Amino acid sequence: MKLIAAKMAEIAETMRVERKQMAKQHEETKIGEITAGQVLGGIRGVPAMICDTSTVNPDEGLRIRNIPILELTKAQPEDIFFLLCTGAFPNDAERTELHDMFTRNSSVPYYVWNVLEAMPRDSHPMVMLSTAILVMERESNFRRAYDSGKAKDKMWMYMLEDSFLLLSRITTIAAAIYRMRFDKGERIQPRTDLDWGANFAYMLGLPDTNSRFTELIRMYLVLHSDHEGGNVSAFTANTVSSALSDLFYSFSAAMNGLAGPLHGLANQECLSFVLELHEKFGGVPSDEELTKELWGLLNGGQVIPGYGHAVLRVTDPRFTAFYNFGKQNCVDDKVFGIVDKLFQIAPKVLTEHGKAKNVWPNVDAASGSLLNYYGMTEFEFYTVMFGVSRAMGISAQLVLARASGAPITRPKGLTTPGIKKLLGMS
Ligand code: HAX
Repeated sequence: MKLIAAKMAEIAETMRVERKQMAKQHEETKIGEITAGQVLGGIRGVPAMICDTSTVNPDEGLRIRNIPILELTKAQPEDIFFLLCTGAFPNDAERTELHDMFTRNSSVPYYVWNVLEAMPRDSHPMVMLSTAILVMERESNFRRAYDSGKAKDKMWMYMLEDSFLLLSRITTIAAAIYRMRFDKGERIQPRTDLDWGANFAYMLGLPDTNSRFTELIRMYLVLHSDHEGGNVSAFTANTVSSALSDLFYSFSAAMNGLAGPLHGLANQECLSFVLELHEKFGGVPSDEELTKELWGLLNGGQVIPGYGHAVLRVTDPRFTAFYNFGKQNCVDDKVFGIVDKLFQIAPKVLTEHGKAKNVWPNVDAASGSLLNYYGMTEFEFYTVMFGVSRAMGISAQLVLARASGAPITRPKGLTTPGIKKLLGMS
């Protein structure tokens, strides 16, 4: 970890000094106002934390370190992790070191398998992932360093060590969960000669004669790697870690948030919706049939899965990346055909309906159909795929939080009588 740690040490020093100075000089400087609507609406849009890894603008979507995500679709996930942490791409020597850090701990200790094997057979794959990560907490370098009294300004280094431990194992664990949970046969042992994405695709054990599945997995990992700090899973991880809980506690908690239907579980629901349409119409419905079907959903008080977003007001560029991949590789597939048809029809219907602030597709509208095309038909597993990818962004965010000396998170809670009084209602 020598080269990466050296680069991070410079960054950490600058971040720590800057943060301290800003906090001291601008303790009372106002940078915004909060409305009652925001307090009552899930702290929506309140600028309340520092997140340097990525930004999400309503009219453009995700940028990683200020680079639009559509310019990164061919990047290696390992390079993206380096970019998230440092703001730069690795040079050749750093890339070699990264490969070593992503593979050196990819064998998972027996006790993790024992715990997973003892779980009920119908456990949700996300419960298995979160549990497997939590039981590895005993190996945390961060916790050991804290217990032995290491200086606070060096703690980022142990968070980075834990990040590599997590990243090198999470693909092995996720692939094993897939194989155990869906009766795919024995676990497939990790290889050290493959890159992170290729190794993950290999351990999942799905057929991949032309390497397109591997290509998809690499892109999937990159597209889902990060989405700013305020989403439920990243915010949870930041909050847990702000108490100086280590990465295993923090990331396991993040996965419990990601498992929610309004967050990471949505991708499973999107494919399920597309498959229902496939079943009902015996293939791709006509424009008229689909329009009628969507109005039926809306009139019944339901949402169109895969459309709308809490922040975005344009087509999610991550959808565009998956959609382009599908257009190149899956045109013969009826399920992808329905995704394509929905893209033509759903925005018109939602515009006419007039309720959704964003009528355009989000990332979940297309990702599942591509995994399904390559044989990963078990959509209960899709949130695990999301979680594996997000391990990069969340780890990077927590390394940077420790590097900058971020304090414990402690927003103020209001009582209902308290807010009523502030609003002049009592
Ligand atoms: N279909 C029908 N109605 C929709 C809609 C959709 N796809 N998207 C929003 N609306 C409705 C909302 O339900 C809301 O109605 P009410 O006023 O009756 O409550 C109204 O339009 C305004 O909502 P909004 O401000 O545009 O959207 P929110 O920020 O409240 O919600 C959601 C964002 C993503 C949860 C929402 O668009 C939705 O439910 N979409 C469908 C499910 C989905 O695709 N989820 C994946 C999200 C991607 C993600 O972040 N994954 O992690």
